[in-house]
Amino acid sequence: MKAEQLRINPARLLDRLNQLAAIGRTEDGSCCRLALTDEDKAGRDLVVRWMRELGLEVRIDQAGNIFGLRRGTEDTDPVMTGSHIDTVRTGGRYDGCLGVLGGLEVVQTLADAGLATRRPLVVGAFTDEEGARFHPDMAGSLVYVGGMPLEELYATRGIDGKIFRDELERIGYLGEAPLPLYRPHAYVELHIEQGPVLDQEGITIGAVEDLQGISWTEVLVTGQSNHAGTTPMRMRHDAGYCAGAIATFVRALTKEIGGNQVGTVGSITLHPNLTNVIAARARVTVDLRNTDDASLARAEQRLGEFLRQLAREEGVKIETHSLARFAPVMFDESIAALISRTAQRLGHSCRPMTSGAGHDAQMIARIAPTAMIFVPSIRGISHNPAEDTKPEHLAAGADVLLHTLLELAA
Ligand code: HGY
Ligand code: MN
Ligand code: MN
Repeated sequence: MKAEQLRINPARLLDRLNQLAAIGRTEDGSCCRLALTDEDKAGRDLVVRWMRELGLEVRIDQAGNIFGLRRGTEDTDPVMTGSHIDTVRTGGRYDGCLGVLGGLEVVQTLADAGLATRRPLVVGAFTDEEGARFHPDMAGSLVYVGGMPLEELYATRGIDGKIFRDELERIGYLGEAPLPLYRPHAYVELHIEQGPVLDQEGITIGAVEDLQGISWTEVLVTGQSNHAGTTPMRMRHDAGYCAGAIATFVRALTKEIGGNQVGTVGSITLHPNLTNVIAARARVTVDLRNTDDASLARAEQRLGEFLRQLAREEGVKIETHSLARFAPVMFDESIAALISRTAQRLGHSCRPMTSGAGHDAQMIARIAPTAMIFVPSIRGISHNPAEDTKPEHLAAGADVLLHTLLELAA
């Protein structure tokens, strides 16, 4: 069969996606494989087993990033694909996994066809992309490209108090390979859009040209616990009220900044978190994103002003810590154009896109020409067990990945 007629095996891809989705499934149907947990380990072990069954050379680096290499006819810089298999607590079955298992499906399709590529192919599964347990997000790929010292990530304390390096060692993925193990000739990541654009427009493929900036802040409010009944309102230093005020401000801030500014208060933890006690402490996380870095910086500045005013008015102490700050990223134009051309050649509708979510590709773009392939998320839902993509769209994305990688590895 000629190379351009090659297509991936949709049933095999779906079967692997379903097997991986079964690991860490919770009663509401979520995939819950927080980074470096036993569930993440089980997912990693399954992916490593598949890589070995496909005859790939498996390497684990010092951040626990997993790589499977398929040799080329020349020993030169590889073409890399991949993504992540860790999830948020209410994860869906395709976020990240489609990129890793789509890469394995490409490798198996080439092996079945006995087709060699000049450049080696590498499929990567990066550690802790979600940053849900250990901040920041994209942590594994960030240290891979030298964007964060490995020792700093090792010392990171998770939201459950565990230390990153201890957990990485505990699950047996504290590897020896250096960072970066490979400097790819090019990197292409297949991922679900996780937003509503492709689904609403009825388009199958997104050729992702850029990715918006991300700012994560942890806000620690220290007030004074007191009796909910006896304490006059004028005497209160209520951390619970402050947490609510921050969430309300963040929503108003998105309207004030306008454009495509988004803002999320996703986590509020109160202490002592009891009905009849005015909260002494609150931990609040603020996720701000914008494609325009100046606007994102303005949003951060306004948040700081608001927090200082709130502290004065409520007589509380407010500390902030940056958990993640990544500028917007432009992907490689020629690779994004190749993705569009490939999608059209395969008969799929395609449009250029910006990514609203963070991805490992934004980190690899620091050391190699990089772009992404999106496929639709039904109703734009993600980070939710209802996350879903039509099987034919999963297959279309993997076929575009196959032929994009083939051209880059030729
Ligand atoms: O935060 C993100 O955008 C990604 O899901 N880690
Ligand atoms: Mn993802
Ligand atoms: Mn995600």
